[in-house]
Amino acid sequence: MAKLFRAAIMGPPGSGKGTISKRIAQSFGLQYLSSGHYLRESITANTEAGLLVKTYVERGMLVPDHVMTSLMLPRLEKLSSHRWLLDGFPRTLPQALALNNLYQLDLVISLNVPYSTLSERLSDRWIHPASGRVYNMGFNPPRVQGKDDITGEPLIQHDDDKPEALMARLRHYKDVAKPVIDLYKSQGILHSFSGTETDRIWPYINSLLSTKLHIQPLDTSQTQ
Ligand code: G5P
Repeated sequence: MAKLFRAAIMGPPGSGKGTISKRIAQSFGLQYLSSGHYLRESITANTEAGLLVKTYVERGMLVPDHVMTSLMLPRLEKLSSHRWLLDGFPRTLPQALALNNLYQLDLVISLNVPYSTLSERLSDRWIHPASGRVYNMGFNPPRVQGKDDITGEPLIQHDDDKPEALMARLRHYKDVAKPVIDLYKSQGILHSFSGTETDRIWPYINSLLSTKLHIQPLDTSQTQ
């Protein structure tokens, strides 16, 4: 069996975590778990937990740590024999320590993208709520404006991508990420990538993972 490999990707809102995670999952066959996806799923399900989560996400605030760990850690338990990649979790030191108590990560990717690029990207992002497919009017526009490519259903903008929530998200990110980044740096597993374009950062990440996993990617095309 292939060596188990456990990784996480960090970066401010809009830095390309989701886009790069999908490429990694597709190219290297890792299971991909996105905290934002599971949070939105719980909001759509309209459960009691979902209603609570909504009050934070809508305001661009971090969801409390105990909610996040109980959302993410049980999912990892079910993947004990898989390679996985976490997108957006852990985001705070308590989350990182809770994860650390159960699993030793092999690699953490940290994305550094300038603020002006982030705010430009996020204000132009639209999603298909049922599938989570993400579009950007400049980078990967839908074939028909305002409609999902596969289903033709309308696209919406996340409440947390609207200007007021966006500012709050970017401000919070820096403060809470620093101790997490320091932790992974001290463990010698942090790899940082800087740039304004995902397509330019991707080849470096692709090459790092090929080396770490001792395999060539399954698919080297730059798909979304
Ligand atoms: P999420 O969903 O984890 P964020 O805020 O961390 O949300 P987000 O916004 O999903 O991250 P991303 O995944 O880093 O961004 O980036 P992306 O979606 O791939 O790319 C952003 C946009 O830019 C897309 O439209 C993409 O097509 C485009 N793009 C990518 N690359 C390029 C490029 O090179 N050029 C151009 N022009 N465009 C590009 O979390 C949502 C909320 O959930 C809560 C928080 O409230 C958070 O705000 N939450 C947590 N709370 C506590 N703890 C946690 N662990 C939490 N996780 C989530």
